Amino acid sequence: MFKKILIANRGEIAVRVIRACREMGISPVAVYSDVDRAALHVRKADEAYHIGPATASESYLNIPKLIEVARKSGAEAVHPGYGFLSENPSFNRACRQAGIKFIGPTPEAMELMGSKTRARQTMEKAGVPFVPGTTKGLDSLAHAREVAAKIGYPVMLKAAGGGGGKGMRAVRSADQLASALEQAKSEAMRSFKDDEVYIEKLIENPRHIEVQILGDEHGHLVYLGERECSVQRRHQKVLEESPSAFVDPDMRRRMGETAVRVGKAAAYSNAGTVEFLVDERKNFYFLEVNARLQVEHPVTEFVTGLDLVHLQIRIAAGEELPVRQEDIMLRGHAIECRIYAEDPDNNYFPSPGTITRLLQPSGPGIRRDSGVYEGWTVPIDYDPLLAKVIGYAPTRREAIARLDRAMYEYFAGGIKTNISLFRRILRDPDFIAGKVHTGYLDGLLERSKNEQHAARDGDRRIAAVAAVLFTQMENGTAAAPAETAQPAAGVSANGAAGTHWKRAARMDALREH
Ligand code: MV4
Repeated sequence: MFKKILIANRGEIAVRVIRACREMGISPVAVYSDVDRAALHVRKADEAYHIGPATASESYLNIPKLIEVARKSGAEAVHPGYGFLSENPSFNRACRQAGIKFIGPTPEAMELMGSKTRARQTMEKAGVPFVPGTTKGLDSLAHAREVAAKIGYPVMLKAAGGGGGKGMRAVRSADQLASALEQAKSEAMRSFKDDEVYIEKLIENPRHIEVQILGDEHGHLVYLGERECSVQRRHQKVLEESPSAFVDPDMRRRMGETAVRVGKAAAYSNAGTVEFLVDERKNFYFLEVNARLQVEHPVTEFVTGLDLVHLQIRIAAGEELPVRQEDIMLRGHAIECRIYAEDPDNNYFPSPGTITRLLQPSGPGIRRDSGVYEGWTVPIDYDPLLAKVIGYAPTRREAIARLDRAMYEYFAGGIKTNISLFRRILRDPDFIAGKVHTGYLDGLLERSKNEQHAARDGDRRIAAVAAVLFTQMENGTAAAPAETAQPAAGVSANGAAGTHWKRAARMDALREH
């Protein structure tokens, strides 16, 4: 087993991996950039090395620097976390060449999953269902027209080189195809320096459901249930849960077995996630593989009772999986909220700054994976994820209640956060009923915006009428109270009695509007 592991990451995931190292008697080595010198993960490590300026390309993405620190510190392995170099085959290879174990899949498996079209070709061979369409890039507009006509509109154009919705265009009729193809290609070229675009049948309002797989280096591969990740905003996950309220036991088994087939087809080892699009009729289609540990791994840890980071490290050290598929039972329900330093009143833009006050939730069934502390200055340079709060309980309804309670315990002063968003989601009837899909959150935010506008317009109307009435009362030309209002007791119908009573009657009338 390793004696020392370098965590080539920062924030909450670095803290999370450091905790697993400590529990396993492994010494954790941290790295930090200029703005992270006082970061929580640095404080919790045994040793920490400066790797460069805040800009990620000069620090957390600096492969030679990270290899140098691994060598200098004597770390035998590197945990990449997620983001940064976690899915970078060159970093994976550089570790291998330096004799340092990369805690994750092989570079070959990583590369196979990196290209969407290569992954789809692999899936086709493995008999894995994916959305009807092309597995290779489109040669021309004529080719696009031919394929679109065959699969039928609406169709989705997608960039082969990347995910996250970049270069993606929905095309609802043939006359839109030419311009959409042009836009998709140019955006793909801008985003991925590769203008290869392919085409699929469009799935309306799909759910994003992913399956956790775990493989050792001896050919054993299991699935650990699924995660519902449909609550997203602009392709950024906001809330995830396991199990999915939409998946029944038979579907879970079929999705899991499909995910294992995907893993086997790629000779996958360590932790990975197979993403699916799921339509309203419970058909699921392969989307992509994430060759890394994911942000939302805690919800799987809760319902399976397994520690995924422990298992990642043990697999990288050459151990066999300690569980077989028949040993894996799902129990209870877990929901994760991603707490971001974002301003809900400013389009959820990042809201960095110093945390002047921090009250974080705890108590029964609440796990908090945090990368911050009171007094810490959230830098602008990285993803503004502050912490994840995970609620666990025997049932989904109890997990929601726990998390709702926890969101009312959470307070961060000095910065804006998206905590208010979770208070809304966790109390939303559609969410409580499990009626979510990838457009759910946009719909909720749109409804909330309209409600806020209506409330504001209502307030404006009342203010305008009150202003007019006040002016009239001031110069004595005010009309009798509106016919719908009953004059307050003691005031005759024509309002002749004291003005005070008249005003009171009018204000009542106003409030009733
Ligand atoms: C789709 C789709 C509908 N039909 N493909 C978005 C990013 C990339 N991961 C795949 N995505 C989608 N592909 C077809 N054929 C809808 C989406 C999609 C989506 C998928 C997963 C999670 C969030 C999403 C948000 C918008 C659109």
